[in-house]
Parts: sequence; structure tokens; C-alpha cells
Amino acid sequence: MRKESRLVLALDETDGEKALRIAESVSGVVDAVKINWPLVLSEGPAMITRLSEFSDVICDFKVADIPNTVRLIVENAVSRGASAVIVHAFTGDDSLQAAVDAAGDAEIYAVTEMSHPGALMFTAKHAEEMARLGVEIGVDGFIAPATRPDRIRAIREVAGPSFKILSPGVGAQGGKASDAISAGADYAIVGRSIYGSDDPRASAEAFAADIRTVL
Ligand code: NUP
Repeated sequence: MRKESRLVLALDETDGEKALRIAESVSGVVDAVKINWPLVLSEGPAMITRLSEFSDVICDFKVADIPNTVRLIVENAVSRGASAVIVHAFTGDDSLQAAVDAAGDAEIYAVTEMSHPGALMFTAKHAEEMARLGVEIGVDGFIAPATRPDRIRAIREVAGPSFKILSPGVGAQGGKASDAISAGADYAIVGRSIYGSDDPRASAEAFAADIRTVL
């Protein structure tokens, strides 16, 4: 995955044509596009392949299942053009291992603590343990919350310098991209504040400019 602007677009726009237009307009500004169930369910998995023509595509499927099902999902996403797949780590070592084995040259990112308030109930309490498991198994990186930069720092401490951290929760959820990067994230993930704005490219450029202030 490219590492220039350190910005990843979360493309949760459910209108396929609009999503493609936005992806095209921000290509070159964002390092990757992350898609999630809203777009895939409304427009079909062919969107993975179509978007992969513009940039690296991260499939945020937050896979949480038994190892065989994890393998089937990751293989399918990668064969359609995904450069990376996001999986949950709470499923344990065998499921996480299955994701890494199935990914081949693609990357696997494991969720640690999520960015929303409810994350404090369960994922936050086990975030460091999940990061340790990811390090042991050899995932490529972690998802950690831009809404709580101190928690990005905690995950970075566990992961060390060689694992990537992608950080959602910027903009609509209240986090700041430059704060996430300063706290140790490699990339900030931004959704609604870019794809929902009147000028997604200008908005992406503004987030990229904010990130540049701390690089
Ligand atoms: O902890 C997480 N928080 C989060 O928001 C893990 C995620 N994968 N996400 C995703 O990032 C979320 O599902 C959405 O696709 C994106 C954030 O979008 P927005 O709040 O910037 O619109």
C-alpha cells in the first residue's frame, strides 16, 4: 500500500456510480480506499474489482468466524482485487492465523479497540492482548481509534515500529487526523467527512494538509 498522504478514504457511499466518481476524484490524494458492507451489499462484490482500478482497496469486512469461513471470505476478497482485508482478532489465534494464511500477498489488519463509545465495554479491555496476538501471528497491522489517540499510543507500544496502524474515527466521530498520526498511526481513515462533503477531493486535500503538519 502506498504511503504518501497517509489518508485512507472509507467509502461507505451506497450509490455505486457516485462511489466510483468519488474514488476517481480522490485518487492520487488518498493512499487507499476502504470499503465496507454498506457498499458491497448495495452494489455487489464486483465493486472491489472496479475500485481496485483506481487505488488499493481495503475490504473492511471485520471478519469474525471459524477458521474455514475466515479463509473462504479472505480468499474471495483477495481474488476480486482486495489489497487488504480487516478481520477481528477476538476470534482467537486459529481464526487470525487462517486469515494470514489465506491472504497470500495481500495484507491482514486486525481490529483492536474500536473507535465508537460502545467499544469501551469489550474491545478496549482486550486491545493490547489482541495486538500481542496479532504480532505473534504476523498480521500486517492493526486498527486503532483516532477518537482516543492515547490508545493508538498503547497499541503502537505493543506492536513496535514494524506493524502498520490504521486509524478510523476522524471527522464525523470527532477525532483529528494529525492527532492520530502524531500518536503513532501510519494512516488516518476518513469516511463521511470526505464522501459526504460537497467537494470530496477538496475535503480529502484538507485532511492530507492537516496530516502534513505533523510529518
Ligand atoms: O473501530 C473502528 N471504527 C470505524 O469507524 C473500525 C472501523 N473499521 N471503522 C470504520 O471506519 C467504519 O465502519 C467506517 O467504515 C469508517 C469510519 O467512517 P466515518 O466515521 O469517518 O464516516
